[in-house]
Amino acid sequence: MAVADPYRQVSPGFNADSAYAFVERQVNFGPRIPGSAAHKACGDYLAAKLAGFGAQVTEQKVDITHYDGKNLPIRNIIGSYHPEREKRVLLFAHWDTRPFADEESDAGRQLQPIAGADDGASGVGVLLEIARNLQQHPVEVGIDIIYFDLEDWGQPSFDTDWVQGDWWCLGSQYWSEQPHVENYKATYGILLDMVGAANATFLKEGYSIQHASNVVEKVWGTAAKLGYANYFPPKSGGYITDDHLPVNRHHRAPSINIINLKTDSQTGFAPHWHTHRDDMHNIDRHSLRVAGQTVMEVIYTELGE
Ligand code: AHN
Ligand code: ZN
Repeated sequence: MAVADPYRQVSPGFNADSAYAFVERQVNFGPRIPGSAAHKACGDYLAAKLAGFGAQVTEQKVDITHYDGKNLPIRNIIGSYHPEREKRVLLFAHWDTRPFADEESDAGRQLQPIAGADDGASGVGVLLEIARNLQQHPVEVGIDIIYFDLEDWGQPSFDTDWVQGDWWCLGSQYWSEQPHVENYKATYGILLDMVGAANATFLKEGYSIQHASNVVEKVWGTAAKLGYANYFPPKSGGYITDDHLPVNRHHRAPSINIINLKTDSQTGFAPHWHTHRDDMHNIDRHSLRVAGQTVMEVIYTELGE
């Protein structure tokens, strides 16, 4: 009986050790809380890395007033490859980290900021490794990598005075309204959020299916061809308010979220989510590879116009 030919990977190999080092480097700055010295230093590092990997770097800096009356800086960091190309793919992640650990059982530690190895640094690290590859092996389409700021300062669950407003995803809200290029559009977008934990399960997130079902099918189909169906199971997860939502609502690009979702947890996320366990102990090289290689295979098989 004839055996089907195995799928032949088109993209260069994603280096999981390199991605891991990019995650660790961010965590070593300390919590990347907007307005802090660590945030500033890490932002400088990320902008310099993108430039070093051959991207044209643009930054958006603006101050906003938050729910608590605090003035906070937003710093979106954008790395573009072939900005003149019409056909583009947008890859994004958030680089800020949550200033609280409101899912921590020890109430005394809820006010301390988390390390954000998975929640923040993992997606950013994977995209830096992709940027490193893009410099060495160009793709046919234009690519924009955006590191959004201020995703994760939503009002904490321990707050009793609820302030009406959309307090999550402030960096992506700002960019979606005021993109770095007038009338910016991409063919599609891929968000990576919490892609670093061992045995991650990237369920098909609700808004992704709603706004970009063809992209969901493309990405999950590519993962299956690469042998990663355990990480990208053909199952739906819940609806997550995340950076892809403003991007979709403002029609900048039909965008999906690759995010570790759990059906057997109270929160819908992995147990370390918004706790002090979200540190480097949680980061698994293979999960970084699964997410990174899948996204790379998608963009390296994308034809130009
Ligand atoms: C909400 O919990 C509403 N959104 C989660 C989005 C998020 C937070 N992703 C990472 N941290
Ligand atoms: Zn978070």
